[in-house]
Amino acid sequence: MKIAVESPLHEHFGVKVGGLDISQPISADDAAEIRRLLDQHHFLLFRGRRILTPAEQVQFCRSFGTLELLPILPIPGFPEVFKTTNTPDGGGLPNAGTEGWHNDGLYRDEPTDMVAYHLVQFGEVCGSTLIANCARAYETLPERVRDKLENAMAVHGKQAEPCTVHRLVRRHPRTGKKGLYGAVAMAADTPGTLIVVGWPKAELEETFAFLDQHLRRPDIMYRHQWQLGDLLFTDNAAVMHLAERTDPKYPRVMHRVSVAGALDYSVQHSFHNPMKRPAVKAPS
Ligand SMILES: O=C(O)CCC(=O)C(=O)O
Ligand SMILES: [Fe+2]
Repeated sequence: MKIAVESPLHEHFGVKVGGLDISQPISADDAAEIRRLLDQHHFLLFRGRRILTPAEQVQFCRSFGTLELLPILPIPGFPEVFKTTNTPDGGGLPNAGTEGWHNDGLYRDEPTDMVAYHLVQFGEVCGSTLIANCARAYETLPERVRDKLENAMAVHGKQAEPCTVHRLVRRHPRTGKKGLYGAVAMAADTPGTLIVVGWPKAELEETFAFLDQHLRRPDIMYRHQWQLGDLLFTDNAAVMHLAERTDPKYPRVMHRVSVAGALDYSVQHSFHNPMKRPAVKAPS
């Protein structure tokens, strides 16, 4: 079997790839070919016959580098698997933080490189995953908005938890192309952009409401309707994404595994609020 592009998914990005059984270990040559396709198309769809186990998904992703570990452990034994659900008792993290446009791993020093999304449970009603092309989103902005975003620094976080400062326009680490980068999520109490330095709150809300719609333009966005066994593999510097809300009557469970990127202080800095550090006990 040889890896081959089977069909485009959108006019400007994304392809369905065939010729590879991703539940089995893959060769270094296959991994290199997938990386090349990812640089070219920004995200890939592997359409499988069955749901992968967490071990299989982790094995596939290990072929592309060091995996990120999650601070919370929804799946015992798999610290690399981030599990989200739309139901309060689904055993994963609530979807709240994923329903606004975002790049993954914004809270890290090292921007996340690649991500594998695998929907492992869904019913007859199931929200799609929307994927936006960051470079095209940037290039098609009205000049007024592009100028405003060009050197903007966003502070990302959730209340007093660790925060990140990152650029809203980022150069892709390999292609050098500029693209949007951030979290356009305004819901209270979800990880997202707290402030953009120098912007009043109203300006932030207005600009992000504009970006939310802009990212949904049909020439910028692809809507993925899930089928059993699908795995979406994305270049996290090239695409943003969000989970469409699904009625909790229809449980929807996502397993995500992420490949770590390189430290890049020209893009983002994360820091811990020193006030939140555990108090040091005074010597008695
Ligand atoms: O559930 C989805 O469709 C997307 C989930 C997501 O954004 C994530 O796991 O990072
Ligand atoms: Fe995400």
